[in-house]
Amino acid sequence: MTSNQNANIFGELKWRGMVYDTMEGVEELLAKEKVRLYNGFDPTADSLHVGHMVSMIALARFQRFGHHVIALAGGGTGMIGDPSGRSSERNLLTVEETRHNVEEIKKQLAHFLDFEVKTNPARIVNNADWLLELRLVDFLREIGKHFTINTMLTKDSVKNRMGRESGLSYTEFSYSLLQSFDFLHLYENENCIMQTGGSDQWGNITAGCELIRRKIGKNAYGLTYPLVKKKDGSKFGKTAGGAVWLSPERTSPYKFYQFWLNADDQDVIDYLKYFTFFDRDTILSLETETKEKPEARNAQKALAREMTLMMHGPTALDKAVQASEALFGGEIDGLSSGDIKEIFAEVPSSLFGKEQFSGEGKGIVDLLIESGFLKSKGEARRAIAEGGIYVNNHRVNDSALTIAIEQFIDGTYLVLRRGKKNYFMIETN
Ligand code: 383
Repeated sequence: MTSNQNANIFGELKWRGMVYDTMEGVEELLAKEKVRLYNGFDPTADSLHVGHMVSMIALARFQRFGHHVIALAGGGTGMIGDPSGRSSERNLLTVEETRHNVEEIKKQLAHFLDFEVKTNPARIVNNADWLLELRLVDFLREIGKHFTINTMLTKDSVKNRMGRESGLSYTEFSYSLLQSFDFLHLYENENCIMQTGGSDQWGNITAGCELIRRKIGKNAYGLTYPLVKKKDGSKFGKTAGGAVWLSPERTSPYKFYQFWLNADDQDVIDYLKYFTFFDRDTILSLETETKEKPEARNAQKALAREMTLMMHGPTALDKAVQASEALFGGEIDGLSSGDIKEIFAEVPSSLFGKEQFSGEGKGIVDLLIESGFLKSKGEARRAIAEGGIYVNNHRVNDSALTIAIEQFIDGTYLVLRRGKKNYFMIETN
């Protein structure tokens, strides 16, 4: 541990601005002992998204500080649906969907945790293992009795849905009891005394502590993290293309990299604190650089590299960086047609039959005109003579150049460029 780090996890989280709310006694507890704690994730999709990362990485932080962490996949709760933070009722997932999603998100949770370390190996559990066995009448008698409707009606997750047309089903209303039961189960069976989560989970976490107190007379603890907010008021973790997912099939490493690279100056330091393991000195110097030389975007670059490396590994990071540079004149050779399609998605394009590029191919001047990229042969020749035309980011030196199908990436895409940033795509079919 380097000197600029905190001696205990609470100080570390505090410095990172990650403590939103705590139950009384949490700070003292974490200063004096290594505890067992858990954080739950429901399998509402076959991938987690960047919104889950604060909690997920925080679990890894606890582990690095010597605590015993459990990541819970909500195979049981995922079949009900948490109303917290939602303005309308969810559609029920099928049993098969839930099972599949659990398998996928378990892999993602495992990615950040250490299962080998001798002293405090991480664990992953699935609440389907105990929730699906519950018997309704027993549950209502033994658990339901400890909840009053009066208290439940004061919870944000319930209150927020009361005045709305769609209301709240009995099913979702019961969700909090299941999460509370999980906490009790883990307390009794694993000595797990603390639960963490985003601030939207406060109601569920306190309900669990209350159940533990009433049922077995023990003290349990909770700690919540702030939900990530962008200072301009727009929603974190959403792009024009929708949510930013951790699965590379849903969000490519290039898009993932771009997402972090595009962080606003006013948000980027918070993100470095929430999402990376960079130490204090590193983050503080990036903060200074952002203030003094915002145009260099060094904090964004460091964030994007680190997040992509952490999530997708070094090869995918290299590819993402190369792809990002392609739009700024960087090397295109080695990228796939899939990469090209994604990188140049917003660039104007024109479609040609493959046969037009067979044999010797088509003259560059003709291609520039027929595609509609340039207006006249004169303009095309002048632009080439000035050294301002590029094919796949290589300068064209001769108006007599011909383009054959071999020059197309995967036989499909050719990237034309005029000047620094003016791109045009030729696609073949
Ligand atoms: C299920 C069973 C438990 C404990 C927790 C759960 C899941 C919880 C929930 N969490 C959210 C989710 O899964 O719905 N009821 O999408 C999100 N979390 C974390 C964090 C967050 C929360 O997984 O704030 C964002 O990621 O707590 O919305 O016994």
